[in-house]
Amino acid sequence: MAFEEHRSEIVSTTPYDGQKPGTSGLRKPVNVFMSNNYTQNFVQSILDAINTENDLLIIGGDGRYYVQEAVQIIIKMCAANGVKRLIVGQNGIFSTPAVSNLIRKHKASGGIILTASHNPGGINGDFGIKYNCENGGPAPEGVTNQIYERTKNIKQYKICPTLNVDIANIGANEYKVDGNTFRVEVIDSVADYSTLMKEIFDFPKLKTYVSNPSNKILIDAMNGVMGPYAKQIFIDELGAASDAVVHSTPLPDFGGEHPDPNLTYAAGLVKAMSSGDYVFGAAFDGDGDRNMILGHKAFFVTPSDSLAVIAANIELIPYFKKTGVKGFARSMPTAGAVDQVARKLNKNVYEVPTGWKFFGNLMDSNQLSLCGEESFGTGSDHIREKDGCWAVLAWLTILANTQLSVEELVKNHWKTFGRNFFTRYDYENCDAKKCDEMIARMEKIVADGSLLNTKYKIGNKESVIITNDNFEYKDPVDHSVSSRQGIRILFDDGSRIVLRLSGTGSQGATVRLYVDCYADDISVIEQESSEVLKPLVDIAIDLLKIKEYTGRDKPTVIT
Ligand code: VG1
Ligand code: CO
Repeated sequence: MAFEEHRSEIVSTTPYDGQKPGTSGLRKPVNVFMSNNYTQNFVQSILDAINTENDLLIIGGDGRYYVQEAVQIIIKMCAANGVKRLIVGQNGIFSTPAVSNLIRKHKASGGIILTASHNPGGINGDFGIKYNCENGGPAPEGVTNQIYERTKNIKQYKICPTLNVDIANIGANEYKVDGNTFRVEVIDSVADYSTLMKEIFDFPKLKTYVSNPSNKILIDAMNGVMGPYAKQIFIDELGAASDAVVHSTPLPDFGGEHPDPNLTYAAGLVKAMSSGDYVFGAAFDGDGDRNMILGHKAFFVTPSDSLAVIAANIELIPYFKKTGVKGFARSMPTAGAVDQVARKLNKNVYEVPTGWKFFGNLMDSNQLSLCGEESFGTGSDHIREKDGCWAVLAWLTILANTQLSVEELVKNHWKTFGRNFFTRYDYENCDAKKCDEMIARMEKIVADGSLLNTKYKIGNKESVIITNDNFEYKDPVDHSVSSRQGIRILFDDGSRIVLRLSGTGSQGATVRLYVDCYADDISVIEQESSEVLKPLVDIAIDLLKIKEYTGRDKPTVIT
């Protein structure tokens, strides 16, 4: 067979400021990524920071505007940089969990994921590029810092401009680039992921539950990447009704919506669930790693509770019968509901900074099975990303086995373990300088210890501040230290106030205020969450001077 022959070229470029990956990759408005050499600079910096003797990289994204163009640029640059082989999703489509799985399955050197996750897309929206390492997880800070350093001094990049790969059709393509073989395999976006799910869960049992017309489910793919995955898994394989998945075509602009599965941005699902026609509902974000779980009549399960309920029922998931249950973990701002379960099951629970990359080492060293974040992220060590579809299948497994409703499960859980009330206030696109000042002020206050022993009347009891700091994490495996991960104010009754700035926004600063408290008193646990938390929220807004520094009376989003 004669291969197409191509030659690589070296192109001169100049650095861009601010190509620093945040909580999960580099995210900027689409027009920034489309500006002259911006994408090329960042991709070359990734390829330089990792070993370019790479055998195999996995490439794909969530279908948002500019994914296909970026995939073609990456293919041309990988070819020119001596990468030997690529696996690319058909039309450039892969969910984030699917990429993590493929990296692990093929023992690839890593993967490049094109997504800005829950950030809006389209020509006026955001784009993003993220590098995942050979364990399938987001690159740790050590690697992202190396990428960032290279972006600051980049002078040239390598590209093979004549190479155009047909990514619309499944198949293997081979080329000669500078005399070396370069192979691009375009594969079905869903097949490997669906196989993985079948290895983890009992599909025949799930099918009996899901295909029963009295257990109607509704899945909202939010016009993101999950449409094809959800249709295949829930409708084709588990026998849900043919209209059980909505917004199931990945659209470049997500239909103008915000692909973030919470009560504000997935309001359409909440409304449909309120009708009472469905026993279970779920939504995913743009790249398919987040999930929101709803019960009959839109009963809302907080992500902290979702993690805890899965933990308490983990033995029902066949995968864990094989692997055993190692520890649990959550990100620091996530309410400690899973901690209560860990105590009872006598398991370790780890508290890591915000961002999935911090769970990877614990999983790789067999210390962690199940973890989650308050930001609608849940997952396990089957891959190294949070996994929306996995979370939904975990919930359906629990429903099928217990024959309880979502609401009964959660309320029984509260009776057994107590309830962690949690809320997050987001103030989006604020003045970055003012927000830095707000953090700096709090850093000073927590450092001088003047808040310690301060008494507050929270509701009808008095609570005392017993700890305050700027959260620092020492990775128990590689001993790397991540400091300044969020201001924490902790009370003697377990109540907490946490403040940090988002690392995923693309404009201005987004302030995140997290407030949570714990109750096991039967008269409190079924009360309205917002009412229980109101006194503590008021204290937080006052203490942190949020209105003063953000200039906002109200948050943009409350979850
Ligand atoms: C947010 C969430 C965090 C999550 C991250 C990536 O980060 O708070 O929990 O891991 O998004 O989620 P930040 O820095 O904005 O608070 V997604 O679905 O990108 O991949
Ligand atoms: Co996401």
